[in-house]
Amino acid sequence: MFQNLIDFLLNDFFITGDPLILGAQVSIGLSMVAVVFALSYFKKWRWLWTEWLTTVDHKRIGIMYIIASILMLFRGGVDALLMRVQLAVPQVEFLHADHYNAIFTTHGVIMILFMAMPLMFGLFNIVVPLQIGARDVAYPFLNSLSFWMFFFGAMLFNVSFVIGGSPDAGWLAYPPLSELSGSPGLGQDFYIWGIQISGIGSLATGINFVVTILKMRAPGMKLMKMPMFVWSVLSSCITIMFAFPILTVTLFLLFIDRYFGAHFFTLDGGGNPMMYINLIWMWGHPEVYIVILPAFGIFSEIVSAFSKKKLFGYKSMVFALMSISFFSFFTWAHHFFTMGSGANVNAFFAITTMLIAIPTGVKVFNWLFTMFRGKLTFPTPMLWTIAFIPCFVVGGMTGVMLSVAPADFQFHNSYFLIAHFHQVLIGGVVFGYFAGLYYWWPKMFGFKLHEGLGKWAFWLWNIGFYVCFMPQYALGLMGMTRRFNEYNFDMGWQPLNVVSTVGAFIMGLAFLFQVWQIAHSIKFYKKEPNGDSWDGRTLEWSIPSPAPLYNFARVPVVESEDAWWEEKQRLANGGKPKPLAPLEPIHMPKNSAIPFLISVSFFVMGFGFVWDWKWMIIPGAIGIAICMLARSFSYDTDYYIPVDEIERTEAALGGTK
Ligand code: HEM
Ligand SMILES: [Cu+2]
Repeated sequence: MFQNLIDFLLNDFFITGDPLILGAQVSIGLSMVAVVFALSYFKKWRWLWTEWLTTVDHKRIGIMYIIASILMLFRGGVDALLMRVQLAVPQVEFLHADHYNAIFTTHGVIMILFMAMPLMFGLFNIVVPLQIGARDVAYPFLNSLSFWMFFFGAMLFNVSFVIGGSPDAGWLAYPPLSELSGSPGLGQDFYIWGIQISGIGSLATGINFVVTILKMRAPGMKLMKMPMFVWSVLSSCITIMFAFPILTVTLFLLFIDRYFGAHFFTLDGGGNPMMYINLIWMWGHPEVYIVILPAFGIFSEIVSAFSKKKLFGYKSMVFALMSISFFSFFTWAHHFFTMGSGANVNAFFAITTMLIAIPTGVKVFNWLFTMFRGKLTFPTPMLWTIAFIPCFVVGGMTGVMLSVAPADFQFHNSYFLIAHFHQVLIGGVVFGYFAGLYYWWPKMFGFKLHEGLGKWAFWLWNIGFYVCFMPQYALGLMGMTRRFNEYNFDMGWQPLNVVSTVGAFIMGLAFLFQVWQIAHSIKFYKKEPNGDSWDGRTLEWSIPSPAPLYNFARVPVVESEDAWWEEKQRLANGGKPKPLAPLEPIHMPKNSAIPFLISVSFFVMGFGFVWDWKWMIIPGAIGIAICMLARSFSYDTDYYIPVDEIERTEAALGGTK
C-alpha cells in the first residue's frame, strides 16, 4: 500500500527525470518553506490575511495583480530563453522535442493570459476608480473574487509544470491534438481548468469595469469628458464581455470531449475540429485587442501629460477605440486563411483586417500631433511611449502584410508571424504596460522608481527587442517554421538564430535591471512631496499618494476634460479656491474571506477533474456551494468611515483640509 503510494507519487504525480524540472521543484519547495518561515517569524500571517487576502480595496487588488503578473513574466521569460537556447544550438539537443512543445505552449498561455491580462487588470484596478473620481469599483466583492479566480486558475495551470505534466498542444490547443487521442496525458486537462477558472474571473472583471465606468463617475464627468485611459478600459471591457463567454463555452466543449468522450471536435463521431478553430479565434482575435486597447489609453495619457498639452483629436480617439473593438470581432478567420475557406471568405476577412489599420493609424497621428509643439520632457514613462510608436508601426505593417490572404500562404506559421506578433505584443502591450507602471507607480506606492536604472532597463529592452526579433522576419522568409526544436545545419538558419538568442538574453538582462531598479528604489525610498508627481492632468493626481482607503475625502465635481489640470490653471490664474463641502461619513464595503475560499474550492475541484478524483471534485463543488450560500445570507457587508477618522487621515496625508 505504502509502496504503491510512493510509486504513484514518483511515476505519475511528480514529474521526475529532468534536471531542469528537478531544479524548479527544489527551488519551489525552498521558496515555499522560506515564505512560511518568514511569515511566521515576523508574525505576519494575520496581516497577510486581513490586509491582503480578504481585502476588497481596488488599489490592493491591483497591486496583487501586478505582483502576480511580474512573477509570471519571469516564468514566461525563462521559458522563452530556454527555447531560444535550443534554437541557437539545435545540434546539442538541449531541450527534447516533447519538452520544447510543452515550453512553447506554456510560454504562450502564460504570457498572454497570466502576464498581460493581470498586468492590465492591475492597472485598471488602480487607475480607473481614481480617474473617474470614484471611491471603489461597482462590485468590490466581485472584484476580489475575480482576482482570486485568476490567481488560482493560474496556479492550477502552473502546477502542471511539476505535477502531472505540462500541456503541449500549443497555446490555443487545436483538436485533434488536444483531444484525448492526441494528448492522453493530464497536461491538457490542466490547461482546460486553469484557463477556465481564471477566464471566469476575467469575464467578471470586464463586467465590473463596464458598470463602474458607466455608473460611478464623479458628478459632471460626462462620457465625453472621461480621460482617454478610461475610454480604452471601457472598450477593452466591452470586448471582454462579448469574447470571454465564447472561450468559456469552447473550453467546456473540449472538456466534454475529453472527459465524457463526446465528439464535438473529432471527425469520427460527427464533430469537426474546424469548429473549434473558428470558436477559439472568435475569442482569440478579440483577445489581442483586449490587451492592446488599454495600452493605447496609457500612451494617450502619458503623451498629453509630458507634452503639457491637451490630447489631440479626443473625439477621433474615442471613435477609433470603439471601432477597433467592434471590428475585432470580424477578423478571426485571418488566422486560418490556408485552411480552405475559399477565396470569398478569405477576401472578406482580409479586408476587415486591413480596415483596423485605419483607426489605429488615426491614433498614431493623434499622438504625434499632441507632441507637436508641446513642452516635451522625457522621463521613463514618456521614453516607453516614444519607443512604442516606431515599433508598433512596423509591427502593424507586417500585420497588414499577413492579412493579404494569398501572401499568407507564404507567411503562415513561419517565423515571420512569430516576429510580427511579438513586435505588437512586446512593442505595444508590454511597453505600454511598462509605461503605465512607471507612470502610476508613485500613485500606488508614494515614491518614484529610480530613473537612471530605469533608463538602462529601457535601452536594454529596446536593443534586445530589435536584435531578437528582426532576424526572425528574415528567418521566416527563408522558410523557417514555428514550433520546432530542430533544424538541419545546412538550412543556413543558424547564424540569424544565434543573433536572435543574443537579443533575447539582452531582454533578460533588462528585466534584471528592472528588478534591481525596484529593489534600489525601495531601499532608498524617497517619499513624493505631494500626490501630483508628474504635474498631471487627471483626477488621480489630485489626491495624496498612496491614496487613502476611501480615495476622495470629498467627491470631486468635474467641469471639463483634464479636470485636475483645468483646476490648477484656474487657481494659477488667480481663481478662488472652491468652497469645501463639509465632510460626510463614507460608505465602504467590508473585507470578505469568501472570494478567497470560493477560489480555493474551484482550484480543488479543477484539480480533482484533472486527475478524475471524485473524492476531490465533490468536496470542491460543495465548498463552492457553501461559499455562495454563506454570501447570500450575509447582510453585514458594509460600514461607514466616521468623519473624525477621515479628518485624521487627511491631516496625516496632508490632503484637503
Ligand atoms: C520577452 C521576450 C520573448 C521571447 C524571447 C519570446 C520567444 C518565443 C519563442 C522562441 C517562441 C516559440 C516559437 C516557436 O518555436 O514556435 C514564442 C512563442 C510565443 N510567444 Fe513569445 N517570447 C517573448 C515574449 C512574449 C510575450 C511578451 C508574449 C505575449 C504577451 C509572447 C507570446 C507568445 C505566443 C502566444 C507564442 C506562441 C506559442 C505557440 O506557438 O503556441 N511572447 N516566443
Ligand atoms: Cu487575429
